[in-house]
Amino acid sequence: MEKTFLMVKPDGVQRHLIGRLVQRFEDRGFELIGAKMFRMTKEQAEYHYAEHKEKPFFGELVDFIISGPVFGMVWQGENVVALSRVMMGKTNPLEATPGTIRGDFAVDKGSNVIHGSDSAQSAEREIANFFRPDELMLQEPPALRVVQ
Ligand code: DAT
Ligand code: MG
Repeated sequence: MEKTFLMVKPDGVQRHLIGRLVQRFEDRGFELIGAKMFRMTKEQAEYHYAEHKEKPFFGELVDFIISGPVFGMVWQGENVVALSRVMMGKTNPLEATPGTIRGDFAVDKGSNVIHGSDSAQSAEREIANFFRPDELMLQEPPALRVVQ
């Protein structure tokens, strides 16, 4: 089953959006299989955003993501990578449609509430940066036993 890494960024945590954001993904029908609040190390942040290391905003991006606690999550479901990106909305605030998370909660290019992996391959690498395998509920829940 496909997995993705979603993260409420420091601005979203500070604005008390965790509950509402989790609700959206539960409502859509995805399964939460791991979650934790933590403060990212600089090394984790630089690895997480390595694809942007040559960009002029890289320093600012890393400083922002380590500026406060984040809420990292692993979600599972059919097409969860692509569908969660649709639910997040575009990176450019002018293209983030109302009804999407960024379209409803963000106006800034950098402080945009949520991160989501952009491919199954990125998801794998991002999940491994933040979660140990034993922190993920990878097994199917046991079937309920009827007590006679
Ligand atoms: P996304 O978060 O939608 O995957 P991205 O991977 O292109 O977007 O960029 C990562 C983050 O970097 C993005 O969420 C916000 C920040 N960012 C992107 N472009 C930026 C820009 N032109 N100026 C400042 N921050 C930017
Ligand atoms: Mg990205």
